[in-house]
Amino acid sequence: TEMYPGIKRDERFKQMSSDDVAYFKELLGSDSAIIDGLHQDAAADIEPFNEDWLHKYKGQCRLVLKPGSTEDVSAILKYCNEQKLAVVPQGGNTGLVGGSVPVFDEIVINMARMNKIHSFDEVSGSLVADAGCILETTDQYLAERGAIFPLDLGAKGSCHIGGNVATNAGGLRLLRYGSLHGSVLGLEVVLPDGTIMNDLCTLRKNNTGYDLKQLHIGAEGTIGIITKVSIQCPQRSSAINVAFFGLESFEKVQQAFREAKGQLSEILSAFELMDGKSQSMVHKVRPDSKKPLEDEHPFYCLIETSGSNGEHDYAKLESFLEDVMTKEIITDGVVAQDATQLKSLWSWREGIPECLGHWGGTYKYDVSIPIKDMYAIVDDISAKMEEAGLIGETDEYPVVGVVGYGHMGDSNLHLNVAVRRYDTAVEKILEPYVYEWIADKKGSISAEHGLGIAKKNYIGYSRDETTIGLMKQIKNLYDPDKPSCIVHEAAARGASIGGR
Ligand code: FAD
Ligand code: 2HG
Ligand code: ZN
Repeated sequence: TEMYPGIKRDERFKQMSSDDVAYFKELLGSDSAIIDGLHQDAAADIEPFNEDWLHKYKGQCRLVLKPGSTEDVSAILKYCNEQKLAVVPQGGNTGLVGGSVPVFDEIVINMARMNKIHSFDEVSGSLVADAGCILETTDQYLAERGAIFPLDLGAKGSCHIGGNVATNAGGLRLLRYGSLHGSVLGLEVVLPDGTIMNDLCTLRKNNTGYDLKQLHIGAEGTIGIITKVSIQCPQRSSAINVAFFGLESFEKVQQAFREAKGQLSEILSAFELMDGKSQSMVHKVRPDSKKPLEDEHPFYCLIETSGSNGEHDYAKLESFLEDVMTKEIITDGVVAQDATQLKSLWSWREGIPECLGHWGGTYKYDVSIPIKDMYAIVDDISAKMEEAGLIGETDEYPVVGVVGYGHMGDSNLHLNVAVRRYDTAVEKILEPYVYEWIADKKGSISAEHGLGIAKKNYIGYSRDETTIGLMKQIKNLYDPDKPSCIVHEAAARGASIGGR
């Protein structure tokens, strides 16, 4: 199709029939577990499952299945595998690389009904919960028990913890709580042929052989559907403080980061970067929310501290700000005085992805670059758009703005190009140029969002042939002899995983 140039439906996958639908109806029973686009006029009901958060990727799925148990998932996959029906696992559908929606007519296996918390050990901090639990709900459950989910991100109100694990999401506090590769203790996964792999360990340590669960963390559902997650949840800090400040250059941002690590050390829980353009665009979309700082600055940072002594932490943060102000590293700054202000400061960072979509769409590049070069790509792409006459204030220009923001603490930049419409002239400037730029700096073309359909052809920019070859073998071990049922895009990706 023209939507996915170069990607064709693998005709070895069967077209779904009414017999298949009847099988699933029998299996799942309740009406709420199935949206059947073959037998009823379900177009409107199916639409949200066919389209991603960015409104960029659209499939033509005719059947959504919502399993209620691991056994349901197992039976579905077993049947699809035997019948050669393609499927795509779906969590909260907040993914940003088009991995959570069908590319063609794959059956959507949506995990929303599997949303129970099974256990929480208040002594060790291990939580066992269904993959379909919503991140925010899970974190609220933990908050009532003095603990915190070791991951937080802007999509928390919709994304699933299973989706988070499947994408190995990084988020806002990776700097403090580390990657899911460290905090996930165990997983229950249904493999493509329906086999259930129970590795739902709740122990911190388990060195008995290969750590196979790691393969599913960040696999984007290509080798199995995660049904349960066991995860280590730290103590929730009783004292949280947030500071927001403006700086005049990226050089100063780097100095501020070094100072923050030095002076705030063990209480530092987030260090986020926003450029001036991203903030003025948030301001345009939300003109009524009060700007944190009066004047405009080329860069802003948000620092969060989490500790056990509020007054002590506040004093530390204030003296840090004073110090970096005196050294002229920062130009202006503010510390949240209460919970409302704290939330409001965070919203200037967390609200960026949503606000940038306001004009119509966003091209997104989620990259890791050695920190000193991290921001240069934003200036470079900006200049290219100007040169080509593609950026401007009025409707005739496709590009509204080129911005950079992200997780400074993890050297993870989000280069976003906000557009009024998706446009081939803009795309020609961006790709493969951005990927070449990243490869040249030995960066990663996918720092935390995964490959999905968006980057499946570009894996070769960040992984070598040997590594990609091993990945193919692993895919083939778990999901042999294409076609088999699991993951549309894995099927597509499996065929073209070699990248360039
Ligand atoms: P989906 O979008 O439904 O699926 C994502 C992928 O995982 C798909 O390939 C899907 O097939 C697969 N999948 C889903 N569930 C399962 C399962 N149970 N088993 C196997 N495979 C499965 N990401 C970050 O890393 N850091 C951020 O800070 C961040 N912020 C975000 C902010 C916003 C506003 C938005 C919209 C997204 C953000 N993301 C961020 C993207 C991030 O990947 C997702 O928000 C989240 O991790 C995906 O979870 P989900 O349940 O929505 O998964
Ligand atoms: C974030 O950090 C997310 O806000 C989304 O990872 C980034 O939309 C993006 O590019
Ligand atoms: Zn991010």
